[in-house]
This record gives sequence, structure tokens and C-alpha cells, in this order.
Amino acid sequence: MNNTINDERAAFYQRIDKHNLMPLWEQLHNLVPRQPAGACQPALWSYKTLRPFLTESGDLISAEEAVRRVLVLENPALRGTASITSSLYAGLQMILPGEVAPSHRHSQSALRFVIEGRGAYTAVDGERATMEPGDFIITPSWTWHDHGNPPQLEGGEPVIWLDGLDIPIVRFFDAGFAENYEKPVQPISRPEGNSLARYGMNLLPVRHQATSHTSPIFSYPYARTREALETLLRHEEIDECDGVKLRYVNPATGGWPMPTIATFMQVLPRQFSGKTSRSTDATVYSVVEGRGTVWIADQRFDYEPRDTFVVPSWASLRFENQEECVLFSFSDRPVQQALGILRESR
Ligand code: 1HN
Repeated sequence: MNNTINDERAAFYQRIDKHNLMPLWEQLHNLVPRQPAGACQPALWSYKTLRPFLTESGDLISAEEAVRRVLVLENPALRGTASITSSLYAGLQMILPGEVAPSHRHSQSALRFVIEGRGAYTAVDGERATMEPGDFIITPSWTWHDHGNPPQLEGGEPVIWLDGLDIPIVRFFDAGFAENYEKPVQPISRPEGNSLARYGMNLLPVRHQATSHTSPIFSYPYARTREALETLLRHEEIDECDGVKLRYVNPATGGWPMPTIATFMQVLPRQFSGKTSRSTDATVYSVVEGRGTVWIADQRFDYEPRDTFVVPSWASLRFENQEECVLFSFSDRPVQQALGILRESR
């Protein structure tokens, strides 16, 4: 009896398959899992291991020919998709002295987090921002952007940063457009520091109307972020899971700097044995200072400065460190919040 019905069902599935039909009841549990069950895995990219590959790529191709000379960090379970999580892209970009990465714009929003080197700049919509290690820089959707590393008297140095983009999100919506600027380098219309003076000093231009989805500040310098964390750490406002953790903000609205990507900086105090937490926004971390251990699900990762690691959605997360550590991170939290599906547990 059981066999007969199973055979009949199988035959039925085969017949409807030719009509692009599928029986929901065979898939329901997979489509609506009891808890997040994505493919994204915990992983760590050691900077020590990967840095020589960046040097090699510098010998193989110029920034101009590559357009962007980037080694993409692909999640081991998402190979071939240019994704570090289901919703986000990450890569390490290098620009050598004398090089320019030509100006273009696209629907995808991007962040830069500077990892190594000094002397390069990113230009965003007519204003340049010099890149210093630890700086967080945004290039919002559809803004012209190019990067350059002007030749220095003493020769200059390679500048390397972590790119974070919402490529998989925009791909999901099939909403991507891109175009190249007519020249490699866009014209400069405002002096460096202009947007920081207008919007980054706890002041706003008197008639400013916050109409944009994105922050009017392009560069969030590390020195100021570090100072804020240091002050709070000294006053022992320390969270059991996160240490002292701040989120980057659009100063005109109090919202996120960009509509699809949230960014954070946190300091874990010396001798920290954190409590476990988890959240549905899979998160990419870049280590700024200190060596420590992170437990992601059941895996242990020992990190050091400039390493990158990824925490999947709903994976348990716990920090343990002897030295003081500073971690930058980003996730798709603004999207999940807008959709009302963000969940956290601590
Ligand atoms: C892009 O425009 C940049 O502007 C970096 O530096 C990485 C990856 C995919 C698509 C566009 C950049 C990118 C990118």
C-alpha cells in the first residue's frame, strides 16, 4: 500500500515537473526552516597568508587594467558567488604609488576600511578623503568614485583596504546599473575636509534638509573613533558580550551611514572573557588592534591585526582575549531592521 502511493506520487511529480511545477509539501520544511539554515560558514582569512598574494597581483596587473585590483574573500560555502555572506561581498584592494583606479558609479553601495599604508585617497562626488589605517569611508549608491595613490618624494607605499559591498543584495533584486566616468579621475569641487566640517562636528548647515538615504560624511577617521572608544573603556561602560561597541551613524538623521550596510567599531578590554550572543545579521569583522580568540558556532579562530573573519547568521559568537582588541565590523542589519526580521539573543 505504502509503496503504491509512493510510486504514484513519484510518477505524479515527474509528470508535473515537465510543466515547471513542484509539490510544496516535499519542500515546506526547507523553505521555512525552524531557524536560519543558510550555507554561509564561519571562516577567517589570515592577513599574513594573503598579503603575499596581493603583492603578486601587483606584479601581474596594474590598477588601471584591473579597474579594481581586488582579491575577493569568498565564503568557503559560497564559492563562485563573490559573496562572504549570503547578502554581502568583501574583498581586499591594493593600489600602488602612482596608480589610479578609474572613476565609475554603480547602484551597489560600498564601504572601504583601510588596512595598511598611507598616502592614497578615495574621491567621492567631487571630494577627496585621504586614507589612513582604520579609517572608514563610504561610497554610496550611484556616487562617482575613484581611488589614487599619488607618487611621493620618498617613493610612497602600497595602500590596502577592505571593500564591503551589497552586491548580493542588489543582484537579488536585479536592480544593478553601472557606468564609467568620461575621464579616469573625476574633477574636485570641494577641498578635503569640507563634508567633515559641514556635517561631522555635531553641527549641520543651517538650512540642511536630510533627504538622502546616505550619510553626507564620506570619511570617518580612525583617530576620532579610537578616542571615543578609549574614553568609554576608561569609564568601564563594558558590555558582557561586545565590550564597548559603537555604531557608525549618519549625523543628519541618526540612521545608518548607508541604507544596506551597518558598520561598527568595538574595543574588547584586556583579560576579556565575553558572553555568548547571536543575531540574524551575518557579520564581517576586520581586526584593527590586538590578538585574541573568537568562538563562532563550535569553531575556534585565533586572530591578529588585519585578519578578516565572518560570523554567519544566528551562529553563536563569543570573544576571549588577553590583550586589548579593536574590531571593525559590517553587516546587512539596516535591511533586516527595515523588513522587521532582525532577531538577536544574548
Ligand atoms: C568597486 O566599484 C570597487 O570602487 C571595489 O573600489 C570593489 C567590487 C565589485 C563591483 C564594484 C571600488 C568592487 C566594485
